[in-house]
Amino acid sequence: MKKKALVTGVAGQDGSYLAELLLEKGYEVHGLVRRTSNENATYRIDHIKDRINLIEGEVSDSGSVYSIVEEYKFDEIYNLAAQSHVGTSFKQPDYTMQVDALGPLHFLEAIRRYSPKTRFYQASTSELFGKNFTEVREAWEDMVVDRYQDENTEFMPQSPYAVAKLAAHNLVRIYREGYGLHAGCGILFNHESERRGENFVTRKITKWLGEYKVWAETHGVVNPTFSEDYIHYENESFPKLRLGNIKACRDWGHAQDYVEAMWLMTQQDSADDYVISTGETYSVHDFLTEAFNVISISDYDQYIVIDPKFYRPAEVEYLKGRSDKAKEVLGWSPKISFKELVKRMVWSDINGKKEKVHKLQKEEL
Ligand code: NDP
Ligand code: GDR
Repeated sequence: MKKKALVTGVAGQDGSYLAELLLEKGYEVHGLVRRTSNENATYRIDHIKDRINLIEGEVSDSGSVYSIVEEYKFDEIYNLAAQSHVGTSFKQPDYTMQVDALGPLHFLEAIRRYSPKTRFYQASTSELFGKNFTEVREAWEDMVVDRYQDENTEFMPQSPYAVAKLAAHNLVRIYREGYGLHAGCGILFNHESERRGENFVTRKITKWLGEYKVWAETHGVVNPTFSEDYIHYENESFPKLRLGNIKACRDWGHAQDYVEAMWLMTQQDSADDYVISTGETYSVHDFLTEAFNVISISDYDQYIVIDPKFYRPAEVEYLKGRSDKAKEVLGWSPKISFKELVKRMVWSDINGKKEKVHKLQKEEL
């Protein structure tokens, strides 16, 4: 019989890749989506929509979650739904707590009451580490030679988002140990893709590059379409990109590799928490350099403006994961390199812009 899985946040970046993976593996896939007045809200899963059962639901509403879990008694639930933007969590802390902390609690409680055999995956995050890292010192000179985060590094959250995710992380542990549920957390470091939301820094950069490249190639005939919030006009022929703290360092992987880890974790005989990362760290500045290089611009400085508006009240400056446990137990390691990730994102935004322009031109004919 086919295994039955529910993916919450199925219309998001990770949800769309995970749904594809589960379909490939022969699952009966159900996806939780919330009600919206926006017809484009499920654009990431349009190509597989007829193979998924979409269920309308809201994770912060316990009644909605209880009745779905009771009715379907899934084999596996992957809880990816979240207010996932760290910056936004400072502006909407209350809402972020409701979705990111209470949402997972509703699932754990529903599973405990109505479907205790259901396996549960919770999307934890490297943001839990916040300011903390583990240091490697050279014994004879007592010099720090490396800094990383793994399952033994202490958590020190730096945002309402991370606090909510830490509450969920601890709740999963308590339900696993206290009630024997098969529930585990993937402590995933940043992962991006061609499907990344446009207000995360990597996609914001590659989207700008897509618009710029097509504008330049058409000698300014095709105008860019940007959120006014992100750009800066000051007598320039093309708007500059506004960014915040470009010194921050992240361990960036590709989402397609990371959803594989979610699935592998859920297949283990006993549930546990795992760090999932590439083990490499780059600054936003490095990302900019690499991305601009893809279209042969060696100096990005003249194309960006630093705007304090995009600084956060508290920042996570340095993330670099160690996934030795995932490698050993799950046999998981990432396949897509940083360079490849950046290249794919930039070309996807260039080609995406070109397709949009062609479509508009056809419609005008
Ligand atoms: P996205 O923001 O792309 O997707 C989140 C999804 O959750 C969206 O489809 C959104 O719906 C849905 N959602 C939000 N609020 C609710 C709600 N109240 N009820 C039901 N659905 C809701 O995030 P990602 O795919 O990047 O991330 C997936 C998960 O992994 C998140 O929990 C995130 O916090 C976590 N994570 C992500 C990392 C990353 O680098 N991408 C790293 C570590 C953890 P809608 O489409 O309607 O907005
Ligand atoms: P992050 O991702 O906060 O790590 O959370 P984001 O891309 O938002 O920020 C990464 C770093 O870039 C700096 N930055 C900017 N960020 C944004 N969004 N916009 C800007 O203009 C900008 N300029 C500089 C940020 O300050 C930060 O240091 C992501 C999300 O997917 C979370 O859900 C997930 O849990 C973590 O990754 C791991």
